[in-house]
Amino acid sequence: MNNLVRVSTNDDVTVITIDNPPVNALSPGVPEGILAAIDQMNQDPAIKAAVVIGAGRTFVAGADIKEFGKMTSGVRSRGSLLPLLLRIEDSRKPVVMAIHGSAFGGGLELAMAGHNRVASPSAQVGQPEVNLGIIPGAGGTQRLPRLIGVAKAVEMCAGGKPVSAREAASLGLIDQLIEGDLAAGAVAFARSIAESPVSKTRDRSEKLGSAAECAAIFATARDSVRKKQRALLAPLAAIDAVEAATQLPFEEGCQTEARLFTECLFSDQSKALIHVFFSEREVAKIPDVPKETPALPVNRVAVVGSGTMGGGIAMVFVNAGIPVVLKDVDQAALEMGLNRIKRNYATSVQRGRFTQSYVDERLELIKPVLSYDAFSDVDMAVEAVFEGMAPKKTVFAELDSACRPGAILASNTSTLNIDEIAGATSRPESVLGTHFFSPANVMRLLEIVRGKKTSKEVIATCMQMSKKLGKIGVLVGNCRGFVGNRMFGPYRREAQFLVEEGADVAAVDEALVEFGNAMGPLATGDLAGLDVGWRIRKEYRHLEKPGVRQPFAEDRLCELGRYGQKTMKGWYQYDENRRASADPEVTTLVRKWSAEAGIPQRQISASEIVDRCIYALVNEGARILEEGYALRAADIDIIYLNGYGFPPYRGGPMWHADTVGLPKVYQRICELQLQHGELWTPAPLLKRLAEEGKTFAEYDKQQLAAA
Ligand code: T1G
Repeated sequence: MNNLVRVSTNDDVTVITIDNPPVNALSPGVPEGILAAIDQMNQDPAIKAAVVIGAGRTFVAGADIKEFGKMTSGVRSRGSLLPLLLRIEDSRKPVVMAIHGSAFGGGLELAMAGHNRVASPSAQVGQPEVNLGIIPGAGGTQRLPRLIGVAKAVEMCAGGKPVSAREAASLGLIDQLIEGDLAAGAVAFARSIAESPVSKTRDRSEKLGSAAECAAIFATARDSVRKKQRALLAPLAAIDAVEAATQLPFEEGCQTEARLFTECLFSDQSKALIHVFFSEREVAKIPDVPKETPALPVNRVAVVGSGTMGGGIAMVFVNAGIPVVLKDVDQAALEMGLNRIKRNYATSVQRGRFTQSYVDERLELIKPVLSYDAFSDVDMAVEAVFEGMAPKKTVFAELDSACRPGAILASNTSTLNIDEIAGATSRPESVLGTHFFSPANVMRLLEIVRGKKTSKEVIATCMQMSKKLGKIGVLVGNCRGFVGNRMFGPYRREAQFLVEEGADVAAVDEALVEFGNAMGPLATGDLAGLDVGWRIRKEYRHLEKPGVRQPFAEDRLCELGRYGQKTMKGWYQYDENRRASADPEVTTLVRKWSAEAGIPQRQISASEIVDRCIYALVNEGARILEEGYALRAADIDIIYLNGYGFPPYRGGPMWHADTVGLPKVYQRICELQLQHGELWTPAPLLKRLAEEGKTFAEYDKQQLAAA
């Protein structure tokens, strides 16, 4: 064996332990170690059966994703797991797979090549490969339908969602659930079936159904994928592969699967989604805040302001089991806030996301107050009041005297200067930004804004806390609009300019939706409220550079009281169900304003719309990166995927630019600069990387190496 796979015997049963931390991925050496142990077991007359089990917190979380990069760059050929799994299946003596934690991807494929599977009730099994833009590549699409039927296999392979061990047992995927000591239970199970003939999954066909039944299942699945997973290649490929299992002998089905797997693996979508997988984990690593940095306790929290954001933030904490003191200025405001929280929870119960008893428990954890009296023992206070510097400084001065020393004081500001806010307290080291995204109880992103004096303990605490809250915490620097909103400004600026130059409102949004965004920039403005940006622009009017073109359309709409969905009119008009429709009045108004401003009207293509909006993001992202307000280009990508509805299969704006090629992006931005002036001055970092033929991903590696 080798140091990744250990072998021990328990009387007449061999126990093969996979020990490749942190998640027992099938890295080079693991499959080989398992196979050698199986061969040895079959040659040992004293041994009747084998148990395969994972050391540490999980069974096998799949193939080693880190190896894929080597495959797609030709450094390493795609050594298939298939021959190994066939050899296991062909073992003369039974091989029992003992599952705890996760059996995902190649891990479940390994388990299905075994003759039987037992599991801890808390275990999960699944084929999540589509989340990486690929499909199962080691027989999963061929063995799974043989074990659980075609419909469920399609759902698991095309949807990528895991199922619990209990559900897997009810489907026939798991033969026995084992409470308590899994290894002991598995050995006992193996001993109990040692004399029975082994059952090979690949020889089974009783659950493959008839051609007619299957045709209906595949048609429905393809429709659903085309609707819900628009533009994604892998889910459709997964359906094709499972279909092959119902039409071809096992070996030929595996060849079809292998072909589809390779096509997906070499696709830009898969490269982007694998980038997302590792970036979502990388964002938690702060070079100058080592993971050993002690975190402060956060067991009791206060939230100031029970408005839309304050209420949502309170829900986030109580959903994580952390009691909240929720304060507002008067009873009426507090009741309005509590009613909004109750309405949100009622919607979640209606949609089956929560049970009523769960909601009742959550509401019990919220203590509404009108004074700071109950703030003396909170570990953290989050301010979510009106977006103005003066009211925020007042609240922070009050929190400074109401909260115990060492308590963290956080602001949910989306644009304002954290250092200036911290200046209103005697403890700037305990102050930072925790920028939640609306609706706070839904959106996964949490921008954690580092002030000049914010301590490493406070940062470490909030980064770890974000995981507990079910959020992706991304550390950003303290510049205006931080990372997300600072980039969103130029993105929405271009969207307005395009309408002012003759593009149709819906055409602008459709072009970005076609690109893959969850929603277009103008409809997003209507959702968030056009007045939010208008108020901020008015507060910062003095910072605008004279002679530099500024969009006017949205300000003019706001002057007419068109704030978007909340006033039933914005860029679009809305019915009582908030359904949007084009408003010809907006077109007339903008044409008139553009004529007054002397802006010539012209036909504008969808590709120009996408270029201007997306490259505005990239250019500002590059500035943010070189100014050091984001640690990595990958962090910017994670912010845009989880806070702004950017399509994951494009990897984020910075990864997308790398995929297009920075020389091409730079050249296009130079063209736009010629046409539209200094707003399109290329970011120096972008210019440099383009000229050096480098990528943002390489820049990240270089920065990491230098850190
Ligand atoms: N390969 C390589 N590294 C992996 C890995 C994997 N499969 N899974 C996790 N890691 C690393 C991860 O980057 C992190 O590293 C550390 O482990 C802890 O992960 C042939 C082709 C299992 C639910 O898609 O879903 O099999 O940041 O922070 O929150 O058909 O990891 O510490 O350096 O996520 O406890 C299919 C992927 C692969 C499952 C644990 N499998 N993993 O979550 O820890 S494709 C997957 C997960 C495949 C076959 C195909 C989760 C987890 P670092 P973590 P966690």
